[in-house]
Amino acid sequence: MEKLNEISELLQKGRAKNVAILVQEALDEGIDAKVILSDALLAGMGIVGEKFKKEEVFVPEVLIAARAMNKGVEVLKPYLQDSDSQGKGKAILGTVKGDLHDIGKNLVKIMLEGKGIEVIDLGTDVSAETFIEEAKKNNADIICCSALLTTTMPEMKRVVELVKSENLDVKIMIGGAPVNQDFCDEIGADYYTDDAASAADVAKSILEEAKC
Ligand code: B1M
Repeated sequence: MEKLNEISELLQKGRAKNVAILVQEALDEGIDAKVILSDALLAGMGIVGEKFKKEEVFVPEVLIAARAMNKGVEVLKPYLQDSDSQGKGKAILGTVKGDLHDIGKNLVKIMLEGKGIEVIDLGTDVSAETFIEEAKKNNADIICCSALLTTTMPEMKRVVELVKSENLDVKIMIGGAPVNQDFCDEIGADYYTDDAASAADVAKSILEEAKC
C-alpha cells in the first residue's frame, strides 16, 4: 500500500515528525494499527537493519530511524490497546545486561499494557540480579527479558538460574531477534515468543491459567 511504503521510507530517512503525521493519516484512512506497525514501521526498521549489517548505514542513521520508529509507535499506542484491558497481573520487563536495544522491548510493553497487564519497565542493561530483586519486590507474575545481541543472551540463562535457586513462583518469558525456541529450551526459560503481540497473548494466557 502506497501510504505504508511512504511511512517506511520516511522512517528509514529518520523523518520522525513526518512519520507521526503519516501514521495518523493512515489510521484516519482506516488502516489497522497492527498493519501499520508491521508493514510500515517494522518493515522500515527491518530495511535499516539490513543496511546496517551491510555497512551501508551507520549508528547515527540507525538512531534517527529508531527515533522515527518510536514517534510512529507513540501515535499507534492507543489503537493497540484491547477494550477489556484492566488489572490482569504484573510483569517485570527489561533488556538484559550489556544490551541497549529497546525498541522491541518498548513494543512488548505497549502490547502487554494493551492486555491490561501492569508492566514494571526496568529499561535496558538490566542484570539478572535486578530482574529477580524487582520481581520479588513487586510480587510479579512474569519476568520478560529481551536481548538483541548474541553476546547478551547468556544473561537470560542467569535469570533462569536465579529464579530456580531462589525458588520463585514466577514465569520467565524471553524474546528478541537472536533468541529462539531452542535457546529457550536449552536455558530452561518458560516461554519464547517471536514478536511483541504474541508475547502479550502468551502473557495473558499465563495469567488466566494462574487464576484458574
Ligand atoms: Co544494533 N545490532 N548494535 N543498534 N541494531 C543489531 C541487533 C544487529 C543484528 C545489527 C546487524 O549487525 N545486522 C547487531 C547484532 C549482531 C549480533 O549480536 N548477532 C547489532 C550490533 C552489532 C550493535 C552494536 C554492537 C553496534 C556497534 O556499536 N558497533 C551496538 C550495541 C550496543 C549495545 O546494545 N551495547 C548496537 C547499537 C545499536 C543502536 C544504538 C544504533 C540501535 C538501538 C537503538 C535502540 O534500541 N534505542 C541499534 C539498532 C536499532 C539495531 C537494529 C538495526 C534494529 C533493532 C530493532 O530495534 N529492530 C538491529 C538489526 C536487526 O535486528 N535486524 C541491530 C526493531 C524491533 C522492533 O525489533 O527488537 O527484534 P526487535 O523486537 C522484535 C522481536 O525480536 C520481538 O518483538 C519485536 C517485534 O514485535 N521481541 C520480543 C523483542 N524483545 C522481546 C521480548 C519478548 C518477546 C518478543 O518477550 C519478553
